[in-house]
Amino acid sequence: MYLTLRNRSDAAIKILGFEVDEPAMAMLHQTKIDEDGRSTMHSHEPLSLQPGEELVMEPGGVHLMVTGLDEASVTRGFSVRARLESGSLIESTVVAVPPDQLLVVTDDSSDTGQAP
Ligand SMILES: [Cu+2]
Repeated sequence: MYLTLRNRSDAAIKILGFEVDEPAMAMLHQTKIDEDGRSTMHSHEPLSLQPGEELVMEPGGVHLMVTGLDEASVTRGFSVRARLESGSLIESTVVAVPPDQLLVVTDDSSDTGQAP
C-alpha cells in the first residue's frame, strides 16, 4: 500500500510502526534493487517526519505491506493505526484502490498524483 503521510503538528514525529486488525499484519517495507537487478524488500527503519513534512509513498520506495486481509476489508476499507514514538496512535481508514485508478487525494485537494 502506498500512503501519503503528513505531519500537521509543529513538532517532529517518529512513526515506530503500523497496526491493522488481526489476523492481518502491516509492515513498513523499503524496496531495493540488488546487483542482479532483482527487486527485494527489506523492513524499513522507523519513519521520521519533520513539522509540515509530507511523505508520499511510491512504487520502488517505502510502502506499507499488509498481509492477511480478507476480501471484504479490501473493498470496504479497513483501519490502519500509526504508532508514534510519543505513545499515541493515529487511526485512519484506508480503502484499497486498483493501481489503474490510483489518485492521490490530499486534504487540500489541490494536487493529484499519477498512476505509476
Ligand atoms: Cu513489501
